Amino acid sequence: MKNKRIGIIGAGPSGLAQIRAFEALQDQGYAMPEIICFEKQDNWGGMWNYSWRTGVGKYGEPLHGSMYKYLWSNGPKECLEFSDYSFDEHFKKPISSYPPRPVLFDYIQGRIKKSNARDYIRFDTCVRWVNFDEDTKKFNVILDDLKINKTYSEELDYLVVASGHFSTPNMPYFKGIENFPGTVMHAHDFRGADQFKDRNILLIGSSYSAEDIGVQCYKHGAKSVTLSYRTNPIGIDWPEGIKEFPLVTHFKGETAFFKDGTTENYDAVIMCTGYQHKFPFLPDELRLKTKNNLFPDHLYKGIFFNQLPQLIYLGMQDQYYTFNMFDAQAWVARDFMMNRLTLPTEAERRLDIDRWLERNDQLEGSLDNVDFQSDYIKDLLSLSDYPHFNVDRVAQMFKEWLQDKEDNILTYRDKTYQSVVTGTVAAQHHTDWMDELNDSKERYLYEAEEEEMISDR
Ligand code: FAD
Ligand code: NA7
Repeated sequence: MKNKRIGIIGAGPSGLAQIRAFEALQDQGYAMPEIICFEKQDNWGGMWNYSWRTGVGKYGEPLHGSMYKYLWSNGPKECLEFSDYSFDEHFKKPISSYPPRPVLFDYIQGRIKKSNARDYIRFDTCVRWVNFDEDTKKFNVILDDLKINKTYSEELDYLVVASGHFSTPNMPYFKGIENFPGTVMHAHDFRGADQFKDRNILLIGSSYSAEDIGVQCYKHGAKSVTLSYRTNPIGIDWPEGIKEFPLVTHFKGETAFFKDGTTENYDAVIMCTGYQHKFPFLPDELRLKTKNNLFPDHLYKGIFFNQLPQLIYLGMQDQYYTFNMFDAQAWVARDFMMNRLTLPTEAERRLDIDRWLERNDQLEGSLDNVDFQSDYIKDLLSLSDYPHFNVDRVAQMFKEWLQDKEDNILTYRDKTYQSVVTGTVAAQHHTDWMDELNDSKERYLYEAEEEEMISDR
């Protein structure tokens, strides 16, 4: 196995899960294959590695990050916990169920810092192009070392694409927007609510980004927040100051016109209109072409490119489950690459894909979606030795979370959940989420008693 060369594109949660999966096998006494992970940023963590930049990175590459200041987990951490590295093990004390971004970033790093994972990663290295040689059955990967501006290539037996799919904006056009006098941006470039204080803002979209950016701006002092939906509204009982309209038809100056005849003036428009699965480094025949959904076509077990299973995709699904799903996928992918798992024939794989696609087509809303992805996780867990966790309990937590958000979008992050890995019940955060304007790790881990002692002095 030592002579097999495995390439991983991206050192975000998915790419790191792949490295971790190999290390878990090494801990059992197996030899590691040769692994090279290519990461175009100068650090790991993918989306969780916050950048203040927008547009391009320091070497002129499209900027990957879409995360922003004051971003707090949008689901309970108990639903994403690594089953081989608990929050308790990392933080040594119970923490709340909805930590801010720097705290989750710290957790992601904690597991991988304990090993030699960094040695496998080439940072500031961008994958430019991939060829597959039908004769040698190897990938030829063309890379740019961004730091020294040098192009070179590597030959690989397996290629794991873990480059994420929430980075390239889907940016629709609305008539007249070219003359809108205020800010127009995509959620990808949103870096914090500060600039929208005292402004009237319009968010187009009705999914996670619209909901969260809308609520963040409300929390940090926007004058008014309007969400505009294409298909369905989020439809919850919004607090005064946030409202939902049907889709914008066009703009005239600073005025937006909506489908129901309403008009309103705005200072800024933020397109929360989702992202494109974009793989500019893959040729047509190897490229995954899909919309954001729970079961992209052509991927056996949501992982193996059916026409060429040596090409592996991680984390390409729309996500309820995140870190633990990437782990479950990476463990299965590892076993295939290590000849511990044999795949059925291409035709049999196709039938399996079709069964999932058929069910995916019949899903009827969020509760159904949660059950679908939970069953998918169970299927993955049955294929490898990734430590099992109580998926049904996690599914239940997702459903409670959906209800919590519906009950009160401003307080759902104050709720606490119980870990399925350790049984620990989350701590109540020292400050209500709506009153907490500081998202730093230091502030988050600060004990409330310490704060009281300081203010008493
Ligand atoms: P990414 O994290 O996107 O990492 C992909 C990596 O690939 C990046 O480091 C990138 O630099 C690298 N890369 C890409 N192209 C190349 C190339 N050509 N060459 C070399 N390297 C390359 N999930 C949650 O669980 N909870 C949340 O609260 C949450 N909030 C989110 C908020 C926002 C605004 C967004 C956009 C996503 C959020 N997510 C959340 C989902 C998030 O995408 C996942 O948690 C996770 O980051 C996905 O991991 P990944 O490794 O698949 O992709
Ligand atoms: P999503 O979840 O893919 O949602 C995209 C939204 O954008 C969805 O509401 C779409 O409406 C809407 N959309 C897409 N195209 C248009 C056009 N042309 N006009 C109007 N509305 C449109 O992306 P998000 O950014 O919200 O979430 C992605 C990740 O970021 C997620 O994992 C979070 O954790 C953070 P539709 O319902 O299709 O009509």
